[in-house]
Amino acid sequence: MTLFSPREPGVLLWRGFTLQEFANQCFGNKADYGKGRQMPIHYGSNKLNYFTVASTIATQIPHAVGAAYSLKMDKKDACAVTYFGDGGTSEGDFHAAMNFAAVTESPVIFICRNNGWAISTPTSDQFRSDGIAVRGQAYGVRSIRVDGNDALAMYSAVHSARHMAVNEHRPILIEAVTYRVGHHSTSDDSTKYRPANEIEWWRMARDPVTRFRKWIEINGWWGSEAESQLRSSIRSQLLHAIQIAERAEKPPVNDLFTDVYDNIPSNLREQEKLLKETINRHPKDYPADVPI
Ligand SMILES: Cc1ncc(C[n+]2csc(CCOP(=O)(O)OP(=O)(O)O)c2C)c(N)n1
Repeated sequence: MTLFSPREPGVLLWRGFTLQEFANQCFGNKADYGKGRQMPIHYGSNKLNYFTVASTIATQIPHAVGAAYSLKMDKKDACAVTYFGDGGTSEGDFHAAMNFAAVTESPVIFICRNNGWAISTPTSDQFRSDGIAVRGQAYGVRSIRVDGNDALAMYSAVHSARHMAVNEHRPILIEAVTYRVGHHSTSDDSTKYRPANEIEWWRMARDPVTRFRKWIEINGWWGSEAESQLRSSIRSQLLHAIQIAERAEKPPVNDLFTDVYDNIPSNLREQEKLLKETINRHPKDYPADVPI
């Protein structure tokens, strides 16, 4: 069971989520498992044990502990894993989750991406502890700090953490030290709050993809030809998936009101009626292919 923030689509891809499934979610079409009710990049998959991404920072952390505790009670040989940023550790949810995990000895791996920033707030304005790993230790959770830009170091740490979580029934915290070279989002200009040469240094000297590529090239497992072939193949698969997702029918309007209450309350019924009347009154303002 995996509980995410929106920065880990790679894990989902690795588990077998198809490019078409990614595109369906981003376009909120009828094939989207969330029925078009989530913002783009909020993926989820029952089949792949992947809890739907939530934008509300850190809410996934106590959920992961709950899922792990349930795996332990059911005597499953499995663990839960959850991802969050340094900003997530400034939320109460992080602290409640750490304590609950430690006391219940739940098999959960906490992976914190300490990228130095919560949008424009640097870690120095968030906390005065020496990073995140010490916070786990303070709660009695075995914790390790790893170079998050070293793929092999991360693989090795997560591999061992999983072994410990599943076999020893204990929580583990991994602090992956990294840097967010991009802006937080398309509405952010990070050069307003940090020096451009700092961003450039991390981009040029510490880039984890360049580092990993160098390692596989040195070992003769990869080269520029293989890379350009892969890039062009993925690009055309992606464009194809986007075209299909774009053309697909949207979910019916009724889906906006289902799946929360067993019996839909009268105020929601009223909103549903109002929405349908509005759509009927202004048909040109709403897509014609959305079933009402
Ligand atoms: C509860 C809550 N408060 C505030 C926000 C607005 N917000 C969105 S992302 C973000 C920063 C998150 O920083 P971090 O957890 O370090 O993750 P990063 O984006 O750096 O990976 C904030 C404050 C939110 N989504 N949820």
